[in-house]
Amino acid sequence: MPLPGQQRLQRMATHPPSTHQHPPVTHPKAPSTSDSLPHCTLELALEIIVNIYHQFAPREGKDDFLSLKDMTELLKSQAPTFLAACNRNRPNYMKELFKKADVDKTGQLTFEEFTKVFALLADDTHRLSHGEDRCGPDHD
Ligand SMILES: [Ca+2]
Repeated sequence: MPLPGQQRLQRMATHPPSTHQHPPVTHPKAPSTSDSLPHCTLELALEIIVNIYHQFAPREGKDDFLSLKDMTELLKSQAPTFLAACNRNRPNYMKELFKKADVDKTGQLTFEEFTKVFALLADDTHRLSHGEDRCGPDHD
């Protein structure tokens, strides 16, 4: 019996890639039902996030980065619920978000910088789970 959310995570892992050079990334190691412990589910979720990042980050050598265009494509295809709230569909939202995440001002996001974007997505999902205001100050 899959854990709650696991089937959804597995669907996310096999979501078709964008137009980038990376080949479709298959799920790394979906746990069998016999080893589906809670800590494994978090690791599964994290691996899926990394896989999604790789689907949108063109690889140059051993480095992979997201440009503004890459990040925009990633969020539009992978996070439409997030983008539908709080006036995030305004023209400059993506540029503003990218600028905040691009701490070293290189014009591209490392995975570590992308985690700042991911933190917003996670917070939005948490607020949704509690039926809270998604656009106001954080209360927890
Ligand atoms: Ca950067």
